Amino acid sequence: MDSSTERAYAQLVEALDRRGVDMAAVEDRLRAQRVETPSWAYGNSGTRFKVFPQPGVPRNTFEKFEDAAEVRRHTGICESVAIHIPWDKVDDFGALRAFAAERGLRIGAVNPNLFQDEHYKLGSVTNPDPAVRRQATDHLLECIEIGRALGSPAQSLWLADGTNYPGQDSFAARRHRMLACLSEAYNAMPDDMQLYVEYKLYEPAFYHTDLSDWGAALTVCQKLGERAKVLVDLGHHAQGVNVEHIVALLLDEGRLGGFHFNNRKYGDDDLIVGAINPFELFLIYVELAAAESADNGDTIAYMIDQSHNIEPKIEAMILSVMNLQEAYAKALLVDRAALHAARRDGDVLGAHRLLLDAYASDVRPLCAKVRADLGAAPDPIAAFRASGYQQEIAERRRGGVPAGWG
Ligand code: RM4
Ligand code: MN
Ligand code: MN
Repeated sequence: MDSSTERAYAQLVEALDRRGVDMAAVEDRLRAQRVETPSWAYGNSGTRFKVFPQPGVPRNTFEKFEDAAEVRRHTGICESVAIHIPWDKVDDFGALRAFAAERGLRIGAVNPNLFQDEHYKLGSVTNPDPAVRRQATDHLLECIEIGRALGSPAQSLWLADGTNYPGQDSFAARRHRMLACLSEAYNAMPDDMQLYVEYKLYEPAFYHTDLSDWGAALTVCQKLGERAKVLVDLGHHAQGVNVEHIVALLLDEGRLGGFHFNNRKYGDDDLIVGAINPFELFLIYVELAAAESADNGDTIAYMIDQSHNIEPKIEAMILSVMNLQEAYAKALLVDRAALHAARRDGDVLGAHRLLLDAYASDVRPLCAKVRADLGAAPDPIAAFRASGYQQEIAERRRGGVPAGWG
């Protein structure tokens, strides 16, 4: 750490000590924080209007892992990388696993893709045609085998299934078809594999989606079994929905599988997490930190799901991870005993101000210290910019087709 960061850290420690914060415990928990980055965020992405190419974009999965390793190196907490099949299908999964391990990485969740095949026009596992459902289920089974070969801990399932017009199909019949297909897949998973079930309010279907909200996802999980859990993507709700409440509820049910962190202003925007609504992110971490203390939150998968359309992708990912570190650090500073007392005494604004106190703390020197402890960069953006990596890949990765959603 440079001397001004060290001074800022010493001042923060002094102030927090006065507030009775157990700094050693806070730092332990920050050092244990982990975030999974998605392979697809390193590749090309755009809107339906235009994909703006960027220099140095990976042309294959191996190059995506090179970029993920760079994020890991500077932040210290991103060892696992989620993959999407078939986008990340390679000839030799053993080689991919070894390539990852050489860079301090491992394979995270495997994301099946049930939305880019011609047959899926009317749905995948909900499709009225049993042959299409068979094809969809076979893809799920294939992804489980890929996960097994790669040592992946989880399947992460998002369905694009839904209808566009009232009357198009029966809600209940589609649900029954989905349950039959998902049970077959669930039962094929090894005992130590989890299934994350992601919900989304709309898009690409516009009238209804088969898994539109946490309730739809949770009831499916309850039917499948204990290792099926709900995945909360922050961009998948209607405007104004209280996401931290959903998080608390799923934690309480023991069914919070994980997150797809990102941020949104309007739709499923996949912007940098914490960029638009950092207070919401903090409030989510307040719930998570409380559950962790109750020994209830240790198996949650903290994953990012973003698309960096105009911003430089690796730097965007580093900034996302820093935002997650800061949100968690702030949540760890909430004076829980005082909060408990204020709640008990009906001190509405006292309780509220305790959250504001934590939220207003400048935790950047604390996060810098924790990253330094982990052998990463106190200032990861500056370290990345100074490393010359972006220029190096722009030079080296000339020619070929940039990886994208194809
Ligand atoms: C969806 C959803 C999924 C992601 C796809 C690409 O909106 O968030 O998690 O895999 O996009
Ligand atoms: Mn998602
Ligand atoms: Mn999404």
